[in-house]
Amino acid sequence: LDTRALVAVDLGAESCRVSLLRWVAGRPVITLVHRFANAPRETDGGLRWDLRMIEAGLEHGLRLCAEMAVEGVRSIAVDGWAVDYVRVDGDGMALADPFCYRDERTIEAEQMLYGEIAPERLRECTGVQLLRINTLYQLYADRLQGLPVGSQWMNLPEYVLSRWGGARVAEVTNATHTQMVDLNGRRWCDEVFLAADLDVALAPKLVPPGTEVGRLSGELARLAAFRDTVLIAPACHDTASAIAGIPAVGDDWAYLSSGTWSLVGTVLEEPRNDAAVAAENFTNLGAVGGRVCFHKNVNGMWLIRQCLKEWTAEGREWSVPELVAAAEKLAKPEGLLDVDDADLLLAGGMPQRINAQRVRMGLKALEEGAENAPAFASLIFHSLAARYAAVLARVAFHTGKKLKRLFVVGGGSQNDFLNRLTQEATGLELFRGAAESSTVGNFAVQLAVLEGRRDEVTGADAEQVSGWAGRLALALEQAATKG
Ligand code: LRH
Repeated sequence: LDTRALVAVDLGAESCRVSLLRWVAGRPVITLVHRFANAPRETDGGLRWDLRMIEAGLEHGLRLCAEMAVEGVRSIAVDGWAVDYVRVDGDGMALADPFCYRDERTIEAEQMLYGEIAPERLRECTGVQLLRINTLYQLYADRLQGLPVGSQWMNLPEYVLSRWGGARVAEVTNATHTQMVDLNGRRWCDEVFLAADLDVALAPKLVPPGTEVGRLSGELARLAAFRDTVLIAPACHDTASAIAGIPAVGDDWAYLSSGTWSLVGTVLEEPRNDAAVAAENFTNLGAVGGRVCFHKNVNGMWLIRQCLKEWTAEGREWSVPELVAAAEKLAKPEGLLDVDDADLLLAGGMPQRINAQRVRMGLKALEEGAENAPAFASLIFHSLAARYAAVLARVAFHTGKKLKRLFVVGGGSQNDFLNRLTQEATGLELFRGAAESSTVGNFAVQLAVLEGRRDEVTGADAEQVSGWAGRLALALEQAATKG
């Protein structure tokens, strides 16, 4: 057995993480080596990510890994939030800071695009939930805004891999979320490119999860630990990685990947894209093992984080556990939020946005201000739980599955109050998986590939990845616990 260490990078809209897997007495031990905050900011005429800050933070994390892993690092893999992309020049250098998917330029672009291709047809071709954040609408918006569009682009995790020496690729689980991949052939969909007047030659080559894309090169490769380190595209979509990190087998379980967004659904062998599925705008995204993540994007911790930002600005720093504890003591709120209202996906003024919706619904506005934070939190958690239950009922309907278990993973899975509400609302047996499930799935795919078990990630023996996920979840000392 090769006992060198492995590195997993997980890019999140709120924080980025660099983790190290080492073998101690033959067992894997995972350490979160470096975590740094991330957030988009308004600059250069748009809401954009600070790419230099992200790259510097990751490099710092890799240097820390190199110091710890005296045995050397065998491989590095990167996953991250989907849809956002970097435009690069011929040398692979970024041309500008990437837009954040919440930038409002796609509100108009989405409507304009439907003049070129009907939304029903887009769904038919791609099987993907129509969401204005998808890469397709963003690339189209660039075109409408007269931005230079004749450059190659890569989704963020793949861009990071390319900066470290990897080939320019589009890993398929991540690529499906662009809404530009053909549902049946899993190749770039010419019809969609044509409709949006986009050049398919500028899209990177599609590769499956678990593809070796090159060797670490440049400055970092001079460090002793990185002398012979391969770069792997895992499931580059963080949600696909998080799901690969769930140690479940069988056909009676659903997932809730709970972070900035809540991804609520189940894994399927084949996509489902009939008229009813399309009417309810469910998605069919690529999963590890040639499978499908069948789910819906539901709003998530974004609601709480955005409120916390306002309260902090007022000078009251609520911690999440403190807020959860205070919210739990309150009676069930009167009237629930429509958490997926388009207005609540936008940045800024969240308590006001929430109240504006309540007034529109004929409900009483909550008293604003940081002192009343628990009432907002209670409203948000009850509303999320109710929405999860409603979506899961439809998941069961569309897939015909008899759902019994729900695995909650991601940072939001730490919220026991929300878990309890979710369990009550869904009636499912709830298991809390790893908070860092994307990292678990990222490592699981690396290990499967490195141990010569490509079939585990490409299809033939997909259940085995959950075998790795189980062992690695233990390595995180966060084995799925009931309750
Ligand atoms: C979660 C996530 C989700 C996407 C969104 C852009 O981090 O990748 O699956 O819909 O970010």
